[in-house]
Amino acid sequence: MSTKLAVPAPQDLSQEVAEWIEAFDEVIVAEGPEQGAELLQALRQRAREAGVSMPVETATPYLNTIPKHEEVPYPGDRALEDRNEALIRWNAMAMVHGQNKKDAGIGGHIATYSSLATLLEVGFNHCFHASYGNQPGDFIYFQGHASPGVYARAYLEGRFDDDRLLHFRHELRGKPGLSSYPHPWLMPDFWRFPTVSMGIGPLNAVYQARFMRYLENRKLIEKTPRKVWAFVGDGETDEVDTLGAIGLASREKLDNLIFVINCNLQRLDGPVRGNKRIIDELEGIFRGANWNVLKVIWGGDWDKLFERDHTGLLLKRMEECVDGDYQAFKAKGGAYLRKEFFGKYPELLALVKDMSDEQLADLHRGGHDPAKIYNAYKRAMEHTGGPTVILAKTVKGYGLGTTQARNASHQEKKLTDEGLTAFVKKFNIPLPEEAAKDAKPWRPAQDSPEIVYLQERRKALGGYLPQRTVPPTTFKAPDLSYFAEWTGGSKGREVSTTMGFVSILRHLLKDPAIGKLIVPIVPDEGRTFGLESAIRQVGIYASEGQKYQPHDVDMLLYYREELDGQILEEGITEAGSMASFTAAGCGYANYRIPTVPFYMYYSMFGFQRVGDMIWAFADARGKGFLMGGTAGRTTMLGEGLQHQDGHSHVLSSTVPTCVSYDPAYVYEMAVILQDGLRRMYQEGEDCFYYITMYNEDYAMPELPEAGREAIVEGIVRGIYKFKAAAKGKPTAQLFGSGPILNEVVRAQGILAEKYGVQADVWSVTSYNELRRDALAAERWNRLHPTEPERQPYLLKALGGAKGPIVAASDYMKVQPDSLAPWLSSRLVALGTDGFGRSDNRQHLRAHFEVNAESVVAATLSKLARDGKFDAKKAQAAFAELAVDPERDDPARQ
Ligand SMILES: Cc1ncc(C[n+]2csc(CCOP(=O)(O)OP(=O)(O)O)c2C)c(N)n1
Ligand SMILES: [Mg+2]
Repeated sequence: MSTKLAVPAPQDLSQEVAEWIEAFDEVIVAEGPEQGAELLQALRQRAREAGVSMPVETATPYLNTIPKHEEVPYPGDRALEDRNEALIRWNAMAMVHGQNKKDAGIGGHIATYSSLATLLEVGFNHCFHASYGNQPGDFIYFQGHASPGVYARAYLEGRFDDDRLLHFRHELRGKPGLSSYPHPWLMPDFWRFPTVSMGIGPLNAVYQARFMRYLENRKLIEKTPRKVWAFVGDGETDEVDTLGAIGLASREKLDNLIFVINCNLQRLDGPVRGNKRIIDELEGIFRGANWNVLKVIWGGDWDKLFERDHTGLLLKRMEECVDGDYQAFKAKGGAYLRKEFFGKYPELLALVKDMSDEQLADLHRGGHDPAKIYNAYKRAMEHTGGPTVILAKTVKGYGLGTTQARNASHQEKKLTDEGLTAFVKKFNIPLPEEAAKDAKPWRPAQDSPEIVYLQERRKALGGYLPQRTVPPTTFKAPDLSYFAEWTGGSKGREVSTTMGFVSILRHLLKDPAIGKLIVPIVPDEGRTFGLESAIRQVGIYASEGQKYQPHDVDMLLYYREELDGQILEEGITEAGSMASFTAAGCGYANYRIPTVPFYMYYSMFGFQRVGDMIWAFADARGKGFLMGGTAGRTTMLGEGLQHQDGHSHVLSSTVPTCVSYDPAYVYEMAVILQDGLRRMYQEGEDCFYYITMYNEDYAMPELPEAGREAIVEGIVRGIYKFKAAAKGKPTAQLFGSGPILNEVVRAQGILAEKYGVQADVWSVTSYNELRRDALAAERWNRLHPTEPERQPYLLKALGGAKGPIVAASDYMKVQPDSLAPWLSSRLVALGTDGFGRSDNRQHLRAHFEVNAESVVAATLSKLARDGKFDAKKAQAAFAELAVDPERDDPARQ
């Protein structure tokens, strides 16, 4: 027999709740909302003390953050703005539609911009400033695949003609085209920020806003009300990059930063959160990170329904629905909405009984209501003390008929004839019939009222956007004599190229002309690279100064944080550091100040980890120095598989504007840095440098006086003879890079002393540059068969040097192999293919077969194959050199 547990009957608290609410209302009416908040806070505190636990509230009701009664009237001419927006929508859609009609598969997107149009138009008409004094205005990170809309607006503004529009995604037809997405590399007068790799835009925007403050606090630019606006897709928020730095934005109180998240509830394949509501989720995340969150969910036509709903059922019903439902409501039309949404409660059905299905279908979401958007933008611009995110609910494919809010809408490129006609009708577009039928670009005359209005608005806001201009360069790079201390060698003192670099950096920081422009960046690796003295010298940037007494203040090299500190110590974030590098590396265009960033990091965590950001940096025409520290698979000892980099130079070769170097000695480093400053900042070349630096200490030779010019040219172009054979004619040529050059020099000695083989030693500072030069010469020769052949620099430098080439470096074999096509005999490549290991340099170099002994063995073996050395002797030499011919290939272990 079972006994039922006595469960206390649930108490009806409704009377009590009503009394509490009444009392609370009285406080608000009599004392104001602040007192209301205080009361609640006190109650929460009391509850905590009494042990009453309550769930943390991360989301507020599914309503607009700004209540109707707090809204200000819309400042613009709605009729004219609607007309222009409709025309922009038309031209954006026509551009994609038309291009796919004439060139099937050329692609483009129509659904994204259709959801974003009003959000952008309110900004263009009322918020986006194009200039502040002599500085560029607001920075806008556009959703990349909404670019047709941005082009269409520029067309209406008269910045592009019909022909330009007709060259959307046709960039190779002998006329200026329009790039698929925002690419400053392709449209350098127009786009500033590459954004289409999801997540990169918002991350870069956060660090851009921070860098703006950095420049202001260091008094390099004036403080202005300039904003960084980042338009972000709701699907894009799944990228870790999108949300990864939002904590930094609030910590740094970046009230110059505004995120607008276009919550059309969809991404490419389907709903972003079919079973939940993305807006609630994002609200919680951003509120938790201390952002000012403004939700723009419902348009003005819903306000009327809210006013008439005294039951609270409308909000209740809204909060019962998930995004999958909301998507269906927009995809399936008014009758469906009536049945499935309002139909759940008779009271709600009654609320809309006087509305037609069409009117129901037309009930707007907040992100399509200019007044709601404007109010949110205004609040965001006026907000102080932290960043703002606007969560705007929109419809993907808004107004595109059967394409609207469909899972497949992202991929739609074309409309049917009926779709085109319906589009014209829906947006009331005053379009000549011919243009409508053929989906042709069309704009009214420049003196028509709508265009006059459009121009006036932009004039009032300082000009057109987006727009990228670069001031003429006035930068004067120091010449090589300025670096005499470092080209003079270390006088026997054992140092690393990293130490050499840091002391050059400190010297540059002291320079009265360019010192202030230097921006050192580190992701929590300052000590690894010996930056302590630089920290003492110029301080770490801290937007709040140093509020504490550092424990090491008595020490000479204490941890010094300053409001005008110069070093960006980013903490453990290579992505964040790369974003800072991007902001600083584009300072010459975006702030008209040629800031020179030096980003120092573990070379393993650069191209391998943030490669796509580096690609975007190149697209943005970024300049500066990426300094890959603790480089090399064998020089970086002890750390093993995850830390030892033997491939970043392979990856850096893939970025067209990246000039990479793998110097062995400090004088090479000095020559490269000098040349980099000259090329990028004095000559204005749009490229950037990747330089590996190592932590192995050895005596640094000096840049020889004899033949100095040729050596300097060789360093810059990628190769020069470092040490000729001691006597007689060389029968082999040895290439070395980075610290492995020392192994190669040692091999030269062993070969001569033990085996009577004379060899020259060459320092190869850049396989990538040598290959690019050779490819260019080869291409020219291919295209000019009647002209005398051009010789690649590599062959010019080698000058017919005799004998096989054995090349060794701390990087993969593919590097020297990349020169093979231009060499008369097969080059022998030694390199560090395979996974790293934890051991010391001696063992690592033996393991990867890049030590002096392996170089000797490889040279003898090659000479034997070529019939220039006795094969048996070569085989016997292996034992003397402790090279085991039967051991497993390190590349496969
Ligand atoms: C890193 C990266 N991954 C994938 C893509 C391909 N892609 C382009 S747009 C898109 C969907 C975007 O959805 P959302 O961010 O919600 O933007 P919406 O178009 O809905 O406004 C995807 C997956 C990309 N551009 N970048
Ligand atoms: Mg989306």
